[in-house]
This record gives sequence, structure tokens and C-alpha cells, in this order.
Amino acid sequence: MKCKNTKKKALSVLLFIFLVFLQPEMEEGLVIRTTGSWYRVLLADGGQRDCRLRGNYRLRGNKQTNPVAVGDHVFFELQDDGTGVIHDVADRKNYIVRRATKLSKQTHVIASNIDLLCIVATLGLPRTSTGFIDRLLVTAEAYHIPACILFNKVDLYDEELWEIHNEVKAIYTAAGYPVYEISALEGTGLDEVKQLIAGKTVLFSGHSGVGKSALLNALSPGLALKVGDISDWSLKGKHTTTFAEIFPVESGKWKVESDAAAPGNLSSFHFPFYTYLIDTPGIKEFGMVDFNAQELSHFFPEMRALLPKCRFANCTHRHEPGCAVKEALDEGLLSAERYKNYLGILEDIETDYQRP
Ligand SMILES: Nc1nc2c(ncn2[C@@H]2O[C@H](COP(=O)(O)OP(=O)(O)OP(=O)(O)O)[C@@H](O)[C@H]2O)c(=O)[nH]1
Ligand SMILES: [Mg+2]
Ligand SMILES: [Zn+2]
Repeated sequence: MKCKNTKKKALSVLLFIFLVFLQPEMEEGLVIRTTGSWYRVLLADGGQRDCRLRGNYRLRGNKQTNPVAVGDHVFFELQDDGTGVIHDVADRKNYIVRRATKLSKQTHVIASNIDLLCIVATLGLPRTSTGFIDRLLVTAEAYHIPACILFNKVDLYDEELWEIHNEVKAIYTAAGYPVYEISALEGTGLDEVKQLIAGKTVLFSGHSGVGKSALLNALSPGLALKVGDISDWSLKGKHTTTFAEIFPVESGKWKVESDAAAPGNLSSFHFPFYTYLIDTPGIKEFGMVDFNAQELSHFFPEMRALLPKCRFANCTHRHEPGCAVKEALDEGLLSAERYKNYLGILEDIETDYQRP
């Protein structure tokens, strides 16, 4: 009996050692580009590897069209041909996700592990609506990603556009979001942007043609990213950038707080004095994902403080009596524009739940 047990123990020890040795040695890196089934991975020593996903990699909740996104920290096994096979993705600090298409239930992760979302907007052509900006801001709030708005192409502003700009700026400043006036073309306001983003992983998002790639080129001229032909995008709404990509940019010359690049869970890839710029394809409409009507108002920072004052705990702030949000609106303490967008998003969420 005793002998049998010892044998069993010895066998399990052998099996354990065998399994440990059988585990492939893993390397790790940061996904900086995804094209089809290939992932470009940046290594801690600055090198890069092209990797594919392990054949039986389980899709997260299988609702997402892309199981791995730029910004992901991955573990891969090196192959003889120099490429890698991704076995695992580290837990994400956060991510920005949208509907793959307007009515789709499938979702697409734009990027993960983001320190700052810069919404690039324009008031000339194309005109960015506050509805679009608010959908992106609500998503950023939900995932705890700080956000700001960069109004580009101010070189094209006439008096009327400056007036509109100042109105829109007042709305977002009051809601607590920093607003910048920039011109990628003329270099206006870029020093402030550099101060803002230095040492961070920054996602640039917005409509096609607002100048995201032009801005990245202006921030770091060595990038030489493809920029749209002005006549092309205005006529056809052409998308010049077709996939998201991270560009590590040495930002030693920009002011970097000593702890701005402090190690997070991606420490080995976050070289000090580097800023990670994420260029993305333009989005027409930002389809929000997985929100419930009850929590929506929490993602409007200027409404949050008012919520406990509503008479009903489940107040939708539409027509309920004793609603503190409606009161603030009537007193002009809350932007009518933001409130209108709140109602629009609320309606989207409710219609979405009724869809099969
Ligand atoms: N006047 C003016 N034009 C600009 C400015 N920034 C960009 N543009 C022009 O706007 C057009 C679109 O710029 P892109 O950088 O390609 O825009 P994008 O946001 O990257 O577009 P997608 O890649 O399609 O999403 C180009 O013709 C740029 O030259 C600016 O500050 N002022
Ligand atoms: Mg672009
Ligand atoms: Zn209310």
C-alpha cells in the first residue's frame, strides 16, 4: 500500500517536471500594429517581431472581432523562422471599444492600455458634431480614460467659426474637459500638446479627414505618415489611414515629468522619455457598446454631482418630477447641448435593448 503511494508520488513529480520543461519559453512585447492575421510586436530591447495568434486561441466572449488589439501586452513563442506565436494577452488596464458596424452586435477594440484619449475634431470641413464627441467622451469615462479635445485646422477659421468654436469650447471646459486649438499645418498649439502627451500612450481618434495623421507628422516629422488629399476626402469621405498603429516617439526633448513614464504593468515596454502615439482610421459614427440606461448619466461628469439630488433613485432625467438635472438645466447650470446628446444616447441604448 505504502509502496503504491510512493510510486504515485514519484510519478506525479516526474509528470510535473515533464510539463514544466514542455512549456515553451515565452517572450513578451507590445502589439504596435495589426494587419489581417499578423501582429507586429515591439520588444523591450527595441526590436520587433511579426507574430500570429495561436490556432486555438479563445476569442474573449467571442463578441469581439479582434481578440488582440494595438496596446496589448502579449506573450509569444519564438519560431525557427523568426516569427512568433502569441499564446496569451495580459489583462488590459483599459480599452476603447466600438461597434464593428452601426447595427452590429459585434465589437471592435480600437486600442488598449491607453493613458489619454485625444479627440481630434474640426469645425470646418468635416464638421465634428458634439454628439460624436460626447459618445467618445462617455466611452472614455466608462473605461476611466482621461480625455481632451483638440480642435484642428484653426488656420481655416473665419470670424464665424471662431464664434462657434468659443461656444463649443465653453461647453466642454464647463464639463471639465481640456480643449486645445491647434493647426497641424501651421504648427499652432503643438507645444502645449507635446506637454500634455509627453511620456504617455495617447490614442488619437476622430472623423476621417480631421488631420490625425497630419498632427502626428507635425508632432514627430520623422513619421512621414500618409496624409489624405484634401479634395479626395471631401468628395468621397476617403479613409487614408486604414488600421490603428502605435508609434513610439522619443520625447526626451519634450518636457517629461520624471514619474510620467513610471512603470505601469507594461513597464518593460515603456521606455522612459518615450511617448506612444496611436494613429487610427477615421470613424464615421461612434457606436457605443454595453451601456445601460441607468448608468449613463454617471458618465457625464457635470451631471454626476447632481444625481443624488434627484427625487427618484432610478430617475432617467427626462420628465420625472424633482429631477435635479432638469432643474440645473432650467437654471442654465447645465449645457443644453450636452443634455440633448445625453437624451440621444439614452434613446440609442433603449432601442438597442429592444433589438433581437
Ligand atoms: N488647413 C489645414 N489642413 C489640415 C490641417 N491638418 C490636416 N489638414 C489636411 O486635412 C486633410 C486630412 O488630413 P489627414 O491627416 O489625412 O486626416 P486623418 O484624420 O488622418 O484622416 P483618416 O486617416 O482618413 O482618418 C489633409 O489634406 C491635410 O493636409 C490643418 O491644421 N490645417
Ligand atoms: Mg489618417
Ligand atoms: Zn433626474
